[in-house]
Parts: sequence; structure tokens; C-alpha cells
Amino acid sequence: MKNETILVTGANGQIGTVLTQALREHYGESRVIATDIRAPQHDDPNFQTLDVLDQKALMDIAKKRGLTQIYHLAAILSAKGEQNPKWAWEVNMSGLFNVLETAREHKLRVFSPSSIAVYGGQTPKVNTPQHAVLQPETVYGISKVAGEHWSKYYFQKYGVDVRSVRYPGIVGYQSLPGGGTTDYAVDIYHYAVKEEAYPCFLAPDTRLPMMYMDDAIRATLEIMQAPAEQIKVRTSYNLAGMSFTPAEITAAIRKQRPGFDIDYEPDFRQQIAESWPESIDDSAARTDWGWKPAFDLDAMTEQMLSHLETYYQEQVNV
Ligand code: NAD
Ligand code: AKB
Repeated sequence: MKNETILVTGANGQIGTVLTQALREHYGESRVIATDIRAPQHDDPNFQTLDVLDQKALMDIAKKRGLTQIYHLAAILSAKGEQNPKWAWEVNMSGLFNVLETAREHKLRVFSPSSIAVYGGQTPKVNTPQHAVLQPETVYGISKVAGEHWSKYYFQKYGVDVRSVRYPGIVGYQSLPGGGTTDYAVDIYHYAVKEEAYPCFLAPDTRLPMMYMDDAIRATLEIMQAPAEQIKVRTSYNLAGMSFTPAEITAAIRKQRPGFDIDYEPDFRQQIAESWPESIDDSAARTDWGWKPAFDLDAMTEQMLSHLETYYQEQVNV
């Protein structure tokens, strides 16, 4: 295995927290530099503060540390983005340009995730195909569509090896989500374990594509490790895990916590959710680099409840 030196941006976010750990297990602790504008929760000798808007700082680290790969996770997600669209555009686009330019200059491989938020408008909602029409209705989605096309441009014009998946809503116990529309599917498990009624900001029948964190991390590692000739989609690959509604996740939780209660209080995020697909066709990812999810709703629910049970028990015992 080649000695990689990897930088993760947005490493203290929902996905970055778990991905950084997985990369360190794979490539070695000191070979993975975690960066963010937020300080880490625990001491980390391999953490460095980095604003992705600071191109010089990014270039300096790439040169000084001899980077070979960047996992670019710093972004402003859908719900937060709607509250401050210009800021979201600036972070998502300028941040990406700085990463792409650094990759071009230093010949780095890049992972830059996209999202189901690229879809909207006239997109078919069920089994949304890989090459469906992209009519995003949030600034976040617009930035992801533009980002996908810039990534492809950098690949075609400059040979930068940028790879991407359109993550669905990611659900994990290790970290909290950072301001998206799918965040409810993480929050709900915390309320269930704390034996509190969950105030759900989406309506009961809102179906969205989702994925357990383990699957998301495995997909990320698999696409980045695949031989370059297998990566045929240079915008971003559709990626599917499962699809469910708030009512269905509640029913799955009740199989294990029969007393769990939920109240529905839809807010502005309902409209965002309604613009997104209900389910995704990820056959291109399956064919090109062998993608296959492992977790369905019941398997994820069992994992989430048991890990969060342990977490809250440990909090009580501290
Ligand atoms: P998050 O909001 O939890 O984390 C993003 C991190 O970026 C935060 O720690 C934040 O401090 C950091 N950040 C913000 N501005 C920054 C800046 N200027 N410089 C450096 N760091 C900055 O997001 P996440 O859920 O971990 O998402 C990671 C990536 O995956 C994003 O590109 C997101 O669009 C994509 N994605 C996530 C999901 C999901 O459900 N979590 C779904 C689809 C796509
Ligand atoms: C969000 O809800 O904004 C994210 C996403 C699906 O991109 N979780």
C-alpha cells in the first residue's frame, strides 16, 4: 500500500468525526491530519485549525506535509444554508475551489461529497436515476450541483482525480448532525434513549433516502480506493442505503421501545424535504465500483439504540 498523507477538512463535523477515525485505522494515526474551524472534542495531536476559505494556508499544509489526498467535508448544509444563503454559497464554493486548486498544484486525489440535495423540481422522486434532471431548490443543493460540475471540469481539463458520492441523509451515533434536513433521523434516537417524546420537524409521511454511518464510511473508502478506470462518473455517484418516513422510523424504534412517543411539528425543513427524492437508484455505483449497502432500517435502529444506550449510561456513571 502506498504511503498516503491525508488531510480532512470539516473533520469535526458529523461525518468527519467518524471518517477521520476510519482513515486513521486504515492509513495510520499520524498520516491523517484532521482540520476544521471548530476545535476537536478530545485532544488530537494531529489536528490543525484550518479555514477552507484560506487558500494559502491550505497550499502551505499541502506542501509542508507532502499531502497525497484531501477528503473535503467542510460545508454548510441545507437547513443552515437557507438561513444564510450567501455565506453557504461562499463556504461551499470558495472552499471547494481552494481544495481543487491545491489538488491541481500538488497532484492530490480528492474526495468531495455531494448530496441528494442536487435533486428537486421535475426530478423523478422514486428510484431517482443517476442522470436525472438536477433542479435543486436550496442554496446548498445549487452549490452541490455547481461543485459536481467543477469537479468534473478539473478532472477533464487538469487531470485532478476528484471522486464523489451523493450521500443520502447519514445516521450515526458517534456524532451529531450539523444543520441539515435529515437531522431528525439522528435526533429521534437520542430522544428515544432518553425516554422523551420527540418533536419531529417533518410530517409523518415524508419519505427520504437515508444511510447508516458504517455504510457511508465504507462507501467513501471504497470509492477512494477503487482503480481510477472504474470511476466512470466524474460528477458524483448516486448512493442508496434505505428509505423511510418519520412514521416508519418511529415504528422501528417502538419494536424495541414500545413507550416511545413522537409529536409532529413540521417547520421550514418540510418544504426542503418535499423537494428531494424518496428513493435513489444507485446501480451505476454498484456496477462501476461494486457498491452494496449492508444496513436496513431495523439493523440500523438496533445499532443506534444500543450504542446510544451505552453512551448515556456512561454519562450517568461519570
Ligand atoms: P457538518 O455540518 O456536520 O460538518 C461540517 C464541518 O465543516 C463542521 O465541523 C464545521 O465546523 C466545518 N466548517 C464549516 N465552515 C468551515 C470553514 N470555512 N473551514 C473549515 N471548516 C468549516 O457536515 P457533515 O454532515 O459532516 O457533512 C460533510 C459533507 O458531507 C458535506 O459536504 C455535506 O454536504 C456532505 N453530506 C452530508 C450528509 C449528511 O447527512 N451528513 C448528506 C449528504 C451530504
Ligand atoms: C442535509 O439534510 O442537508 C444533508 C444532506 C442530505 O445533504 N443531510
